[in-house]
Amino acid sequence: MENSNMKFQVIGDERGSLISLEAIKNIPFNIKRVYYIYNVDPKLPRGFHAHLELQQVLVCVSGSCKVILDDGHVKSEHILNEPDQGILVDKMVWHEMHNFSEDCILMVLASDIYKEEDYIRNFDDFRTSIKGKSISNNYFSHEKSLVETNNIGENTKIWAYTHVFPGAEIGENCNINDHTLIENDVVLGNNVTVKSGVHIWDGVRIGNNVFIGPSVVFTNDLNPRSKRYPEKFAQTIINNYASIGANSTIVAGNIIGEYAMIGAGSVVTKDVPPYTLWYGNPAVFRGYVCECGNKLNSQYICQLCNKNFKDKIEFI
Ligand code: T46
Repeated sequence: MENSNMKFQVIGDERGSLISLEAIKNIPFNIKRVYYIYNVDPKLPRGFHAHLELQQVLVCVSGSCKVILDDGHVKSEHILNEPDQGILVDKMVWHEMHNFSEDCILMVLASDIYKEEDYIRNFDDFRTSIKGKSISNNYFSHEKSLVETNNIGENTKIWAYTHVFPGAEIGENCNINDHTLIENDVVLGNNVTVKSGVHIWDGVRIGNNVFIGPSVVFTNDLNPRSKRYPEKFAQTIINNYASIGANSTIVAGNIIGEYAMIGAGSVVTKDVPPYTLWYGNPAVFRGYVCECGNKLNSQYICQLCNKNFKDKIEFI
């Protein structure tokens, strides 16, 4: 899933604040419909569907709610509680809205008129259509690899002595190097690089364009005992464009945010917010990083790209 968080420019003066949402300018499609949801019982979630073609931007113009997105590879949670904040819900993204505050007014900008035939309201149908898209025979697996899944996208390469279990899902254009193990309940997005000697166990979800350095280990059981298996393994989520340095360990149940950077040899024991740099054992927050990977300066500017991230990062 590409970065779905949006931040809008606020035009403010002593009279108050104004935000302008304009097709193609700060909304990435032509807006054909606007609707809003309000007076929602906080106990009753909404959504639970994906759209075949529709693109939408959700903005909480008052109050708050939680939005869960799932593109079939990566699941992410977003709190909407500021009117200058939006969430882009692309086509074929399963979405749910939870925890509506009583004063919540959720405004939705949509790329098309209402069409019931554009909805996929059953999660299994959604999963099936996502899977159907990624299966391909056009991938490479080295003769000395053991690949048991059929669910591998176009142009992916799997190198020698790597074992991929039957339930694993791997996207397009990935490069999985030697001596790597990928268990059953594992999902990798597109354009993922996995260097040699990586262990990816049940419960790990890896987004698009993620870099996983050599000898990285994911765990999935916080209280391991031999021959005792938890009912369900903890889920660890690595969001799009994150990078994990060589020889790091990601402890089960944590979420690594988009574009986050984990330094070599780290032990990650906490959630890591987007665009942040963490390293050490245990890994701690060390600063903010650019999309190119360079550390931002104290003004939140990348001195290589000249991009300013002040409006993009969550301050810690
Ligand atoms: C979405 C999330 C974010 C219409 O007749 N016209 C409309 O434009 C819309 C949006 C809905 N409807 C009807 C369809 C249902 O009979 O209103 C009823 C309630 O819709 P639904 O149960 O789909 O509402 P939510 O809150 O679960 O989902 C809505 C949108 O429908 C959906 O597209 O992405 O908000």
